[in-house]
Amino acid sequence: MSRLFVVANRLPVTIEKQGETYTYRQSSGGLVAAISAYLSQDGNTRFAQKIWVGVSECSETVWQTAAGTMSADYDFKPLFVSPKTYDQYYNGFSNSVLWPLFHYFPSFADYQPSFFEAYLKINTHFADVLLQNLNNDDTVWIHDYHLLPLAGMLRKKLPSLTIGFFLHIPFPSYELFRVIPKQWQHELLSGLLGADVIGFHTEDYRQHFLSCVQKVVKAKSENQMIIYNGRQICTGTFPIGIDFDRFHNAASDRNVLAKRADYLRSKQDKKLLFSVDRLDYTKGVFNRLKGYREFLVQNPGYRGKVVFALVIVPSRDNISKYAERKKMIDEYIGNFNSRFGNISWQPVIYQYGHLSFEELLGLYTACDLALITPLRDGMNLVAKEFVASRRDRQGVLVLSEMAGAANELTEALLINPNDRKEIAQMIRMGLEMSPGEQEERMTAMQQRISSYNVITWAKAFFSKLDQARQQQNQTEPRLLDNFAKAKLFQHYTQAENRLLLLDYDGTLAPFTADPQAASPSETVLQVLAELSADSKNYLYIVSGRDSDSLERWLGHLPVGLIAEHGVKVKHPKTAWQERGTAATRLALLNVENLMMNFVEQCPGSFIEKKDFSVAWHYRKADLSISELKARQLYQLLSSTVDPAALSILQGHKVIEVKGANINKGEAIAQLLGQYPSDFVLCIGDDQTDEDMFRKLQGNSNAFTIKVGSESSLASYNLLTPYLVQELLQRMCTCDELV
Ligand code: GDG
Repeated sequence: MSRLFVVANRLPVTIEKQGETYTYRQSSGGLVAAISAYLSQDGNTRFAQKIWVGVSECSETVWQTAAGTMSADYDFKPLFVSPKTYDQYYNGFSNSVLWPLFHYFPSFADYQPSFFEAYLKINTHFADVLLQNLNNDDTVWIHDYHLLPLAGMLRKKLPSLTIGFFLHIPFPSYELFRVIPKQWQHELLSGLLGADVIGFHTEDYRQHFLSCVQKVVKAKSENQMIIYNGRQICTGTFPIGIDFDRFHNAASDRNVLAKRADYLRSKQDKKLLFSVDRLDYTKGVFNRLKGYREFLVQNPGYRGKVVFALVIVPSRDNISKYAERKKMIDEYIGNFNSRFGNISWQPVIYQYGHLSFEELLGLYTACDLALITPLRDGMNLVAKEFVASRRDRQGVLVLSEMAGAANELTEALLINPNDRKEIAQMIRMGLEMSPGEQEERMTAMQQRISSYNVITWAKAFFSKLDQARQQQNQTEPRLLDNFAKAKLFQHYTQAENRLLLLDYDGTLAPFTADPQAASPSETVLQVLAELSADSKNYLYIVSGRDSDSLERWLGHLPVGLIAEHGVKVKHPKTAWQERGTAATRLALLNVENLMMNFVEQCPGSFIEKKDFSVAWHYRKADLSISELKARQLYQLLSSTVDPAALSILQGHKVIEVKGANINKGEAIAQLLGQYPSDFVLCIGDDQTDEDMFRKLQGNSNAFTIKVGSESSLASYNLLTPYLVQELLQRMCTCDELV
């Protein structure tokens, strides 16, 4: 049975010193409560072992001491990181770039390169620790914005791992996301796309994500699926729930009842408003206070008859924006109380500090109205907890429509936090609502959040993960697994004459936005040099590229080069030969003119001219326009070009027209005649490589490999160019191993 690794920024434990010994307690917070409830659930036998991976807040030595006192339904895998790097990753990139931006506070973001470097460093550290512990059949569930690139890092090394990702905060619209430096945008999204399922609280957040993916990494999406690097990635909405029974039952707990009685006694016959939040500029504390103030201005009769218990929990006080906010709130409340209050009445009772669970529940159950007014909030669990705790089905929830929870809690009095008159109006309406209407609204909300609770939330996520894996398996390529590799290596070492036919782009070099930037890496050059130095090997690069680029990048190696799908050939250590004619050149000029119109209509697309072919590339263009334009161009070309003279190819975000009967299949047919071989390896990623695979079908000495996961005429698939490189490196050494 597989194991579940829950991965979040922090471990869900707080270590406390008592005298000379250290003990631990479970930390508070929405994420911890939700995941712990799922992991501890009776009868949860899906996984053989559950392990929570996160940064430890104490040193390794202290951890070892406290570890003995820990008991939980899951195990812990702590990470120990340098405090400076952690600070730049957590207070820096996570909470001074992603947090403000994803909550629509772009002017609060601080784009320091060192923050992003630390962010990648800590994510890499997470990946390293996980990879030391993971097996292929384990499941990894990654949480939140601190770990956006992690799934991609894991996928690169363990391609068949099951990975889920859930984002607890909003995903912003592209207009916000695009202000992040471009390379960072790309790394964040391509990292996320390493997951099999990416979950959000609401449909809006999911849609925003899809449009960013489409615009930034140019990946196609259909329904809830994204196709990226040949993989299918599923997206879904899973509004997080709470442990309903825990809050519902706590309302009759003795200690909670005692606290409730205390609060009821001290409020006397006044109406009690309540709110609790972490100190954060997204929570709309000022908007709430201004709305309440407006209420008192408009309804002077309520002065002295209502009191607002405002609790703010300290948070992120190392970040200046948070420290400033604390000062501003203190001042505002001081002013408010002195202007509106008197010796016997203060309109706001303010606590800056943490509440115990009993105090929190005492306040939830004693108040007449909960006033929750975030400017943006992924979900907001406080709203749901308040509703769940009201066994008496009394009390009114005034909730910002900017919180994800507003989608489900539709019977709350919904307000726009920027509209103080509306807040004032809803406070009054709430305080004067009849007990019958309160009960009706509470009952409807309780029914909804009790049936879709935290367990149903987690189960829905895992069921989507199962479904995604099944869908991937149905279209699953035949992966070149260890068994197939062993067969390939054995065949290779026993062969006397070997022909190696390798495509370039997408096979030896990953795709880049600018085709001219896709030069070979040092490792690839090294491996090609080693393979071609072996006297048993004939190595050809079979590419659609122009001969100049191939010559510039690979001309110094003793390898054969085939350019423009076979228009030009250069055998090892000889000069280039050409198969194109002047008539083809002329026909291509007309094609180029047609394509020029499409460049004008589709910004970001461009033409690549080669000696005997012309290509229209649209990988840099906006996908929503370019897909349509590509279809139109293809239709136009199909109806205009003479198939006896030219052929049209549709490749990876490119449409290419070249001389007829020129294709990679014809090109390698000549080589197969020229070099009778007892081992042929042919690797390619593109539609144009299928012509080679077709030529080699039925050849018992041939191993054909498609890069990516799409179905193909090739016998095997390898998912990425990185894995091709690894395979070739191993071929260099497998002669020695025999
Ligand atoms: C993210 C998203 C999303 C708070 N103060 C005290 C206390 N709490 C507990 C509450 C609740 C939790 O902390 C806060 O939940 P939130 O939903 O407000 O959000 P976060 O955990 O900060 O963050 C958010 C959530 O993830 C889940 O996906 O809803 O939008 O920002 O459980 O009860 N608990 C106690 N004393 C306090 O003073 N005992």
